Amino acid sequence: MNQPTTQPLKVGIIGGGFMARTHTRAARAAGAQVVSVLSSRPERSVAAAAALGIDHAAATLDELLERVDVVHVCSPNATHAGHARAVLEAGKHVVCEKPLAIAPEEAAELVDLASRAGVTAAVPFIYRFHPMARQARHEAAGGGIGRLLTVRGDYLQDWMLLERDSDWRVDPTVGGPSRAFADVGSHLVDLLEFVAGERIMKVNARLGIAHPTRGGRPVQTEDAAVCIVEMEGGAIGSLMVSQVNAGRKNALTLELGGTNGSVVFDQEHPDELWLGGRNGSTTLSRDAPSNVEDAVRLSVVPAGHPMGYLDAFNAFVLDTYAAIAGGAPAGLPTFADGLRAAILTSAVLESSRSNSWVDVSTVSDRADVQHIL
Ligand code: SOE
Repeated sequence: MNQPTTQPLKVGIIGGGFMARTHTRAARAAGAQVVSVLSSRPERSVAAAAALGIDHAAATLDELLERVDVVHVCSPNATHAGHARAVLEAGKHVVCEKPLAIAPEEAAELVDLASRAGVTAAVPFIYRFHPMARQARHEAAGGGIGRLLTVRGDYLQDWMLLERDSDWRVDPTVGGPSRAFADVGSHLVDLLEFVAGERIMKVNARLGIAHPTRGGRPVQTEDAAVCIVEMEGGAIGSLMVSQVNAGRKNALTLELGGTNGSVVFDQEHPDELWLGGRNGSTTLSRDAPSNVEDAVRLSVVPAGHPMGYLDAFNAFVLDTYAAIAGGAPAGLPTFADGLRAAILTSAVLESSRSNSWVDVSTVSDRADVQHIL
């Protein structure tokens, strides 16, 4: 008997850098066909198509849109909203890199547009897709650690340490008004709220700039940010984000302390989860038989064969395509989560500017964004 055949999803990529490579690899790993790529200029599209092994180099966005079912937006930050809007207006599914938009108002507009278009609209907060991040969520949001008392999170890198270090993000007209926080702080707050299962209510932040100029141009955006936060259930905590901490590469650690125990997730050692107890602590392994189903689902090779960033990325894209096919995969980060990260990023800037606490408790939709920020 003939099985019904489903056509592979046709994917378009906007961008030609590191993220375009990562999205292309993940789309192919999920069984999709990457059919077209658009970069900032026609000759760059041709170069990106050659580098990524994509048959069609698009000269315009319309050319790309007419060939695809889903578009992955991997262009520089300031262009995300415009690209995502055009994709949604064409009625196509969209995966948009973070920050979803450099202004929360634009991110809110995209959330509305995506819901009206009735398509899948996802943002790659991919650290959620480490099996042990799911296990951490089970321990924390599931209540195993008891009532949440404290939270502590870091995301530390060093690739902006020297005065000569630079990239397009340093120019605020391209990178947006926030640099380190929008780039990696957004991952940290997304993971914190996802694992804790509750929101940050208030934030008080300070920003740091390591060098007044880079490449002879004045620096306007932060290399580091530190925040004090208050959580929904009353827990207090601190978050440190830096791209100038020598020796740190992608040191994302998250510790949640509750009345019954603590849980620590470390992105550079993602196959393990530390469970702290007053009378003894343990390290859970990715193959522990008692792991929660959501962690088991994402654990695709036996423990001892390390899983990491690319596996998490691939799992995110696989789940996005499952949602496009009509499924409802657990924990898929959508445009609403992209909006939440944009709101928190804006709140961090506003807190530092005004030297005060910023309340982010009620900000959840477009009207709230306009009202509060
Ligand atoms: C660069 O800071 C970067 O590649 C980020 O843009 C990613 O989102 C993060 O996962 C790793 O670091």
